[in-house]
Amino acid sequence: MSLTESKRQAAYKAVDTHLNSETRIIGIGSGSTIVFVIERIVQRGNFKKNDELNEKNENSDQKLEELDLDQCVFIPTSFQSRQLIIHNGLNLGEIDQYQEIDITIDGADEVDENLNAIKGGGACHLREKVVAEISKKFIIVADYTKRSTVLGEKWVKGIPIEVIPFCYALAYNSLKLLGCQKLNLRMAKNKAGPVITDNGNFVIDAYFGKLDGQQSLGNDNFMFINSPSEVLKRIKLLTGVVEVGLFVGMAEIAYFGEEDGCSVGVL
Ligand code: DER
Repeated sequence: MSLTESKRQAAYKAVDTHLNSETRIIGIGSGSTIVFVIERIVQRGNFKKNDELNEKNENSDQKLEELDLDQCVFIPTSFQSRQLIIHNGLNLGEIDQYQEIDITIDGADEVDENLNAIKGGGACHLREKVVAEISKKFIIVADYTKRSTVLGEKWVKGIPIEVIPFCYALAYNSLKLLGCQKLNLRMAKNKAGPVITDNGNFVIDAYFGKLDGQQSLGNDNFMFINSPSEVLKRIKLLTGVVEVGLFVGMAEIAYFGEEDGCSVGVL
């Protein structure tokens, strides 16, 4: 099965399982998998008019309700997800309008067996984490290549870290001292210089190996536990760091489109 179909399967499963006629405020993540989340939401909004979808569903045991999209508000996590919401004619909301969001669906770059995730491959993790944090439910959707036992197993590009441009060098050198194995200021492809996030910041990708909870010795000669929570804490304390692409203990459930073309793994 293509990777694209695997993303679509995961996205459809999450929308069909968690969105219903009561859902009102929905956080929309960023990346390529979220495109299929929006695709399914729009289909479900036209449920009654969409005979084919209706008919197909009649053969399944899961009764899908039509989503009353006029009553729903969609909160973006990036310029990209904002454009997806607008271009699909969905109601756009702003994060500061709501204390709480009913549910947020988002992608990830890697997910471990404890539902911890590396996010930020698309350099959107600051707004993604803000939206996830005020969500009653945070759901991950991903293709089968994102599922790992421990973080750092498959995603070896490094943990995305948003930093203030003015002091990126300080943050860079502090990360080196922490003992990361690879360190890279993320450079743009079609522009000279670094990637600039939606918030006007830089991204440093720092690889700390597998976050398997073993003891590690930093270059500052401090021992630390190389676990997602400990590494997140150490990075977050560094001057110049705005946000870290480690989502620890935030996701309620994750859906992975499998290689076989139809099944979806659930964690
Ligand atoms: O940047 C992010 O965290 C995005 O959610 C992204 O990494 C998700 O990846 P995808 O393009 O495979 O959905």
